[in-house]
Amino acid sequence: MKKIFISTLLLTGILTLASCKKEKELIEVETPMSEQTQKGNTTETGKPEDVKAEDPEGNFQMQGLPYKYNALEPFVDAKTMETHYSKHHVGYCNKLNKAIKDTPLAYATIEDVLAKLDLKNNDIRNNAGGFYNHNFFFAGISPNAGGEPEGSLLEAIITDFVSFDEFKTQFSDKASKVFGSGWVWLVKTKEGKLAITTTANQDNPLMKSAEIKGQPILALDVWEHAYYLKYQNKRKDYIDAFYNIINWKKAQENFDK
Ligand code: MN3
Repeated sequence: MKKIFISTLLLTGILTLASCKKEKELIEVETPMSEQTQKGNTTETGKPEDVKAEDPEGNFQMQGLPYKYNALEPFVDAKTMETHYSKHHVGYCNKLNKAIKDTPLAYATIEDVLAKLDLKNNDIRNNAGGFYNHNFFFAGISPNAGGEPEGSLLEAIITDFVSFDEFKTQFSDKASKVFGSGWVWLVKTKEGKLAITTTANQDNPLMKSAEIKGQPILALDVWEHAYYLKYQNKRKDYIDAFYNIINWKKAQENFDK
């Protein structure tokens, strides 16, 4: 009887030791994984809502982003989003406030500035364009988006491009052929037709310089700063990834304007 009792005690002891060891192993494996997850998500990047214009009285202010910097991964990485918004975009905003101060357009809306600006004034032209284009671009992309447009926008795309796939082919083709820095746009012309057009630098379809003028519906930034950290020279992969994050609801709102 005593022998059985000792054996049971021994066996319980061994099992307890084994389970402790197992628990320890689990903890050791889990810790670095959770650190890694934090690193990939929020630890390394700041917050869009903390980015403010230098001049709090300036006519143009930062609008924030409706998602976090890492929300568009894996299509656009968090570091690119953070650099794009908190360095490039705020730079256009600050320089625009400085350039436009004490001019007749100082208190105009951004759309009015774009329509009326003197194209020879590169300070206002580049920074007003940069400010509008990035606000428009960041509002036009979203997590859990992509797919196809619906309703009247889809009908218009089919009318003017035959099919959604044909629209994508033409949009991607134009985006890949922008030489140097610029943008590709889907616009609605004043005749109500859809057209794909490109602009150099920070120009856009609301400016007098535009080859095709119109109401912007969708835009893709093809400056290298928009994709180089993740895609390097592979602009085509960045363009392909864009279709996964297009906010077609926002595009429909732009189309309805
Ligand atoms: Mn950009």
